Amino acid sequence: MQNVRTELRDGILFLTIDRPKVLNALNAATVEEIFHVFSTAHDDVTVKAVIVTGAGEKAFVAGADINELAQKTPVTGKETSERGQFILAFIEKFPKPVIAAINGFALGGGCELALACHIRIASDKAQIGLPEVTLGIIPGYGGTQRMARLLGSAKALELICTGDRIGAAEAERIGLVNKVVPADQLVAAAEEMARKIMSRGPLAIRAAIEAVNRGSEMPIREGEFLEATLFGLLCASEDTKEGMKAFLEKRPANFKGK
Ligand code: CO8
Repeated sequence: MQNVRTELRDGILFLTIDRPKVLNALNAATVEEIFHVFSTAHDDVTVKAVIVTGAGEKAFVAGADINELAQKTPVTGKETSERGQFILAFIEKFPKPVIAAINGFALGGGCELALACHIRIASDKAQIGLPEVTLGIIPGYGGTQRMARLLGSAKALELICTGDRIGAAEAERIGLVNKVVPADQLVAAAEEMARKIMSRGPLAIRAAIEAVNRGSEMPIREGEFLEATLFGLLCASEDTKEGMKAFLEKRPANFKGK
């Protein structure tokens, strides 16, 4: 892989988008490498969580690579959009926690990548936005859909139609990121969040991700049905028995993912 770096440290897979000369812009090769990393990690039992970040001090990802976008025809534009949507949906449905550590510009496709992650932690230097309309296009990696579901259509339309970038504090205020930390504490904060989640029952985390993601696509009564079904399934797991037993015995639980 030439455009991303990976490092597995005590169960956390660090995925760094690494094209600093173009502020980590996503060309097609990079998008495929990101997919390769997630598909390999999906069934790798040594990977318990993923943290996604950008190389260098300046950018998380400054969007899709505009050099490639400028060549798109109606057919290849649609195909590229659909491929990106598929890959980001794969990340969104990933059964282990995925945290975006937003270390700088997260624009266009970079913002959309962060939106597909389960949790977003931003450095106080981060700037986030969907500037596609300034190029005469719209977001094409699920941004119109995820932004509207996360923030409501009015705020999403404001950000998408102005193309404005917002700073980390404003992003936290409107709920676009979970937390803002000083730049030099970003990776530690993302790791701390990942480790906390990893200490919980992994089957419960998987079910929670599925219930929230799939549930948000359903009417509430069907979402509740899904929740109850997943709840019932968890009751058959060794982890659930261990979690309750550990509480009653006043000791930390030792979850095994079974
Ligand atoms: N693509 C390609 N190159 C880029 C990109 C990008 N998205 N962003 C920055 N670069 C390059 C610059 O061209 C520059 O290259 P060079 O040194 O050769 O001139 C280098 O990175 C450094 O950038 P700047 O000199 O511009 O750095 P500044 O600090 O002055 O500005 C900004 C930083 C504000 C981030 C600025 O670079 C910028 O506005 N970048 C473009 C941001 C943008 O518009 N992103 C959205 C792209 S569209 C998109 O993401 C669509 C997603 C859906 C696709 C669907 C598929 C069909």
